[in-house]
Amino acid sequence: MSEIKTLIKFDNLPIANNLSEDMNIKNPEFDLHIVFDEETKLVQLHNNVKPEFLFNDTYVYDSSQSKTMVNHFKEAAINLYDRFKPNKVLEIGSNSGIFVNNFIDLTDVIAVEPCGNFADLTNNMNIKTYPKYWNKDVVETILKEDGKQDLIFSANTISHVQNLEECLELISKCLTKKGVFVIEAPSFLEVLKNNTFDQFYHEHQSYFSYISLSNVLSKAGLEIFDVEFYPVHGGSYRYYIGKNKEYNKVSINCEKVLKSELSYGVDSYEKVKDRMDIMKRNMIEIKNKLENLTSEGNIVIGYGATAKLIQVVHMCGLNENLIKYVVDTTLDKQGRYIPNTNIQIRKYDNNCLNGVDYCFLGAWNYKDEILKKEKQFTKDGGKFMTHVPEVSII
Ligand code: JHZ
Repeated sequence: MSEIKTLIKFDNLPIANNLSEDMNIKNPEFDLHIVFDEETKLVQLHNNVKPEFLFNDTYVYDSSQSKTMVNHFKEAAINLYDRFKPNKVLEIGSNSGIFVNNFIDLTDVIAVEPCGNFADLTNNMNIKTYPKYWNKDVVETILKEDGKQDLIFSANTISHVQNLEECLELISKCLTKKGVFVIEAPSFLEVLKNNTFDQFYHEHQSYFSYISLSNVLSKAGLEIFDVEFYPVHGGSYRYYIGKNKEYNKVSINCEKVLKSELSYGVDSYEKVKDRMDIMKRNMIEIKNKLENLTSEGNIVIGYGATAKLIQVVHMCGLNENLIKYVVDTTLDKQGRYIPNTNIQIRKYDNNCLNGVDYCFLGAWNYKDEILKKEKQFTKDGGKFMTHVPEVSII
């Protein structure tokens, strides 16, 4: 049995994307217990919440709301197609279809997406989408109806899976002999460097480093043969994975990433645990700063009702006196509340920042996109506040 050690624990947090329709109805809360596995060096959520609570037909996160992500996945699709020339492509966790839709005119493409609302969306784009979780049953059906796949892509989804071992075995089963499996996931090293404690939430089961992912993949007979860094979601890696020995030429990038993680100490429980204390100080500073700003009479709102902002609100103990409301472009989020608070999510429009002094960046990962869009607000004296990598006014 490998040794599991606690890194940080939060009691009673609501599920981030389970936004309240009525502020008087309390949403269920669950502990969030983040642990370090000494054997694989994998940082994971220890206590699970049933997947049906997390990913269902009313799931609100829509990847198409950011131009940055739409462009990112378009480029990803083109690059992957050019590099591997796959005849069959499968995406696990296709959300709004901003990756798979780029393959429509290129090659055969299918998807698996457990959130019915999004599976309907891509089925309506004529992309065959199984409205299912990635499990034995769906893999059997895919093997029967569609056959093995040359490219399996999954962005920000494998890190949501609870039974990682089974998930990877099924991927290996579904992949052709020389097939490539590509994962994108936020880098745990970047989480540590940037103090992004708000990446810890119930949807996120695993917080991969190159080191920990290599360890869990090897158990399923898979190995990383290349890795690339992308700035999205606070700094992510795109991992290129093949069946063991089918890709014996491992890129120099792998060695570089491994070195940077080892020199930071991502594989050391003590080093990682030290960073948790810095994150806790960051949480206190956020609340102090917001208290100062509001006590001086400033109107402070949230910009982007991200899953991350919901964590900030709860982990820092914020309320509607500190964050008056939040603006967001996602239709399904508007009018609803940050779970178990009186903080409402309002429609984003041209006038929604009128009278606002400070916007707390919930969507700090789209800082450049947002600052560009809100030039008039800042020109008129409005300011943005962020907590990444430390509490500051931009
Ligand atoms: P965004 C989600 O996290 C959930 P979230 C999930 N678990 C995951 O792993 C990551 O994504 C990858 C809004 N917005 O992408 C739109 C504006 O209002 O940071 C979105 O609601 N105006 C699957 O929720 C939110 O911000 C804008 O100009 O933390 C962004 O959410 C822009 C750019 C965004 O993911």
